[in-house]
Amino acid sequence: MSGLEKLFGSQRAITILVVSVVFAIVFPAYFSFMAANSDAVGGGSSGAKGMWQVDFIQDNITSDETMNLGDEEQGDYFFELDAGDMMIGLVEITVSCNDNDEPGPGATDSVDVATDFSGVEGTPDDESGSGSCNGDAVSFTIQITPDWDGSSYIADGVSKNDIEAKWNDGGNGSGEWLTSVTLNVQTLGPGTNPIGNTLDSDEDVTVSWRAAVYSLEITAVAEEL
Ligand SMILES: [Ca+2]
Repeated sequence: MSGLEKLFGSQRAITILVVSVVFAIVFPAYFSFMAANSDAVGGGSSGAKGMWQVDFIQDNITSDETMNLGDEEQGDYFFELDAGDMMIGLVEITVSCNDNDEPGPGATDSVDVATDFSGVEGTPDDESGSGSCNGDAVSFTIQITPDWDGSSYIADGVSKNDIEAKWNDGGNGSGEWLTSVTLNVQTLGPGTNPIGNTLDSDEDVTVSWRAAVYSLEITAVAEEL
């Protein structure tokens, strides 16, 4: 009888011990390998990865306001945005005016525009600009959901959760959008107005808003066998 046989009693007991030790080492290693691997190929808490058709159900929330402004007069235009359950993709602001009194070289009225988005969730960067009063003078596009333009696409190798996480406004964009416009009347002086003798002293200035809002529609695409 060897020393081990003396310790464990029999050859059979040694065999059982060795097999038990091997299983005790191999099984945890096997399961941890499978667990690590299944995270890479799908499954786990992040959702199954696969091929998806991604569509955006879209709507526009629009508003506009017109004020008559005199020379050097500032108008404050407010837009209260509440998208409800929908996500906010982007917001467009357009300032328009028409110098129909005394337009032309050196006499076309203009606007200076500045925004105050401190009342908007996420506080987008403020915008400013100037333009002439012959239609759309100034326009801004403020992106709320990064990269969103409403285009459908096919996503492959990602989970539904990944797609939902990407197309999310993060609660940003709702609240009070303030656009301030200052009108600059330009006139060449008495007797120079080609339309008549009345020199222009004011204009109607309109601010228009369009909030492009959306909800997600994600459909699994059956992959070809
Ligand atoms: Ca003018």
